Amino acid sequence: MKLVYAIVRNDNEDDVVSQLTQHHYSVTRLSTTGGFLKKGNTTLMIGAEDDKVQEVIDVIKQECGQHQKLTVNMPYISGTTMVNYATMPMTVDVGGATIFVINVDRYEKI
Ligand code: 2BA
Repeated sequence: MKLVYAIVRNDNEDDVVSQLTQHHYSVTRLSTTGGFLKKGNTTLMIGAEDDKVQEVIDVIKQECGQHQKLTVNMPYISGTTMVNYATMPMTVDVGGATIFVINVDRYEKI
């Protein structure tokens, strides 16, 4: 058995947990903070049989994998100045997850 730790963005938390649950995996979510940016993220703990680990990672990748998103920056007023009045659509990279897979010596529910 393995324990999968997945550090995901808070934005992805609900979607990835609901997908993992639908695939019949038990998940524990921890509210965590990244040491570098000092911003909140979510660490998921998923215990899974060895032959299911790849499926767990695939589900996480499907929900959190890096992809490009089209966005339009809306103009806003700063003091008396209109800033960023060119509303050009642009693509940005979003998503991503950091995954660790750990061997489990013993697993018991009592
Ligand atoms: P990522 O590498 O995608 O990491 C996202 C979050 O995953 C990290 O948040 C941290 O909470 C966790 N994480 C990543 N690698 C880890 C590891 N080897 N061990 C334990 N936890 C790990 P943050 O620490 O706030 O980092 C946010 C982003 O800042 C990172 O995105 C990376 O692009 C950058 N970064 C992190 N540390 C850096 C450093 N020392 N120098 C330059 N950039 C750094």
